[in-house]
Amino acid sequence: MDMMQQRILDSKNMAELEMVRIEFFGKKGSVTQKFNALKDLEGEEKKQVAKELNLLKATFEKMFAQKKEELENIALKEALLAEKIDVSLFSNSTKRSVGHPINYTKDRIIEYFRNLDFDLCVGPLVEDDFHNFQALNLPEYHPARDMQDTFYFKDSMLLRTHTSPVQIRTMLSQKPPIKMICPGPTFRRDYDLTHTPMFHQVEGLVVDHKDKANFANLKYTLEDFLKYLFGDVKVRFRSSFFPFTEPSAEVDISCNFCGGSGCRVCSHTGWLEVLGCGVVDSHVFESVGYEGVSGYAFGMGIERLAMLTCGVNDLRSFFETDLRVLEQF
Ligand code: 2NL
Repeated sequence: MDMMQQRILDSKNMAELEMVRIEFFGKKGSVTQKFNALKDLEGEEKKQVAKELNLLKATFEKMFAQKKEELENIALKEALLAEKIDVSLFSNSTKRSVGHPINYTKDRIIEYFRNLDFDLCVGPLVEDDFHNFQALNLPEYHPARDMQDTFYFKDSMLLRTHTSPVQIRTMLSQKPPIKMICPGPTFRRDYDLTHTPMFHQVEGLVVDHKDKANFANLKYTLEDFLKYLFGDVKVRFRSSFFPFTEPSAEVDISCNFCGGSGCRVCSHTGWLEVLGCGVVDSHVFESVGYEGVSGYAFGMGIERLAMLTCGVNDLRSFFETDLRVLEQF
């Protein structure tokens, strides 16, 4: 009996434990044989041996069950340990990305102007008529103020249609000289293949004493900026109109998809329009109470620049939140 108990206790797994059971209680097991031999005994002796054998069997069954549970617990622990996932481990399969192309492009633009010591400014998304329109030489019946282009709240509050109100706020709260850029979301009631109701702009503004910030400074800065952003491209300035600048220009770069020979991206012109700019209109300075100053300003749409620099050809991929898109950058 001591040996049987020892054998149970020594079993290292279920297979070994089962061997012990067969050895003692299997069809030909040593205890089974003793049970079978009972028929040859008689009287008191038979009673006595049967009692001992039943006790032995009961002891075995109890110990067997205990050992079985113990081994099963160990097996479970081992299985759990084997399946355990250490979430703090680094994974080889992690897909790395520079992030969303809009943010990536925005950060590249900010990086350039930060190096030239421009201040980075932000402002409210919900604006009033004065900061978004009036101060920018957009009088009450100007077409750009059309109800159809602007999201209005009550009391003529609105979602800013460009980042320019940030520049108005900065001029109202600071004294010249000013060198600033303001990136951020902007809103217009427009939704088709090339327009989304929310889009992103970066605008820049430089204000200095009269004649210290002129069109030549603007032209040099933007040419250098576009070469930083796009690499070795040609840059051209086309005369244009904005209510808040005079003179105004739109800026094109040579198409970096076809090298200027004409393709679908540049509508076979060889040129891509990438930003607008100009010398700040005197009406703007009047509305913020600046005198004896001059300045230049520029504005660009980040979506368009991100499409051109990151090779994205569908505006929708920017806001459809498909991880497979982000994984490509
Ligand atoms: C474009 C053109 C432009 C400005 C933005 C500006 C701001 C102030 C005064 C004068 Cl406070 N101008 N901003 C000037 C010229 C062009 O943006 O195509 N944006 C996407």
